[in-house]
Amino acid sequence: MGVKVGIIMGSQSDWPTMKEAALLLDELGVRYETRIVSAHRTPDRLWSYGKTAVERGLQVIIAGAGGAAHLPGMMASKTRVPVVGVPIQTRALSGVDSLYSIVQMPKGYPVATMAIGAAGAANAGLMAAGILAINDPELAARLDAWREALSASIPEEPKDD
Ligand code: RP5
Repeated sequence: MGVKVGIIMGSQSDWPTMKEAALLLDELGVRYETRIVSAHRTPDRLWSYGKTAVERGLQVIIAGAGGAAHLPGMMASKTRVPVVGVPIQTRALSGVDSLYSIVQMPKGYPVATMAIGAAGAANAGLMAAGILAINDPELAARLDAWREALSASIPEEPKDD
């Protein structure tokens, strides 16, 4: 069976953040591919990735970008495969620029936009797993167990350091 999740990002510099999505998918036993696809620097790569996404069997695309973060939205324009957007935290504007660039899509081309930065990337992995789990009972069980373990790890009372 082919890879169902694509993790794409605008730059190598996005990888430390986007790796959080990959780590989550590793934990949940979901295979994925990773690619650098920039809306501005490699627009032809973006186009061909989006154009072939359905025929290649991708079912979710996680797209991270920072600053003028056009990658998730442009990818959503090019394919009906659901796109989960991750706003990368930027130095100049703390990622609010990335968030605003990704979240405010026009009607017709949605991007499921996560929180800024590492938590958003991890949640993108969980979101992708949740989508795939709809048709994959074994993955659904692993995701349920992951969620229960997280809940169980939270203490009832705070303590001093
Ligand atoms: C965006 O520009 C990328 O997604 C990245 O977050 C940002 C900066 O890229 P680099 O200059 O570090 O390659 O396209």
